[in-house]
Amino acid sequence: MTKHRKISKFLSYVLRHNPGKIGIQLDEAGWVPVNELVDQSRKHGMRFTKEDIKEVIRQSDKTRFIFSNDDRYIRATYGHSVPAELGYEPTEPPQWLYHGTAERNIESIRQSGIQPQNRQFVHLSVDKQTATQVGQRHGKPVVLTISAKTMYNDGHTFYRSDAGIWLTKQVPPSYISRQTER
Ligand code: HQG
Repeated sequence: MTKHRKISKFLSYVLRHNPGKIGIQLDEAGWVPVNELVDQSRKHGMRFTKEDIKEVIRQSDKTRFIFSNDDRYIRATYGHSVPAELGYEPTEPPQWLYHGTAERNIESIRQSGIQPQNRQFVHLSVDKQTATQVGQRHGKPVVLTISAKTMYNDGHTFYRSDAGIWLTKQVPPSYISRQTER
């Protein structure tokens, strides 16, 4: 694994799931001072600089992390299991969004819809190709099509993250179809 990929995985873990692992706390919106993150990471065996983090962001096709305007704070843009009020505005989604999952989850999703599982939100992609990649992380990928606009019109709330990934609390079965050719 490249150095920057390793840093990216480490930051995802700490900033989304377990800040306590390196003795830091996220504020209520998920932010942490960059200096503190770098110092505490070093004390726990992960050595990198602020510039390394910028390189991680530049190299990735996903904006997983973002700096505050004054450059002093950083947070994950999505994916949290720990509480974080990200402050994204409720936004009208496109007509269709996509969710990549593994074949073995399909029966359960058919019964209970797409649930956030360990995370705060269900994560949805704007294109099928990205959804396929997301699904591949779990097994044989299946892409589900979500009638996002209809869901929205029915009163469900959607947020567009700073990474362009869409977030919603859960997707009931009636808005999900497996037929992906539209
Ligand atoms: C599945 C990555 C059974 C769900 C990705 C998924 C994404 C159910 C798994 C982001 C279910 C949860 C999030 C149900 C949902 N029964 N299985 N009722 N409801 N599931 O990793 O969406 O690269 O928490 O389909 O690209 O895969 O890390 O969510 O398979 O954007 O930056 O339960 O994380 O981004 O898995 O991934 P996850 P996800 P990064």
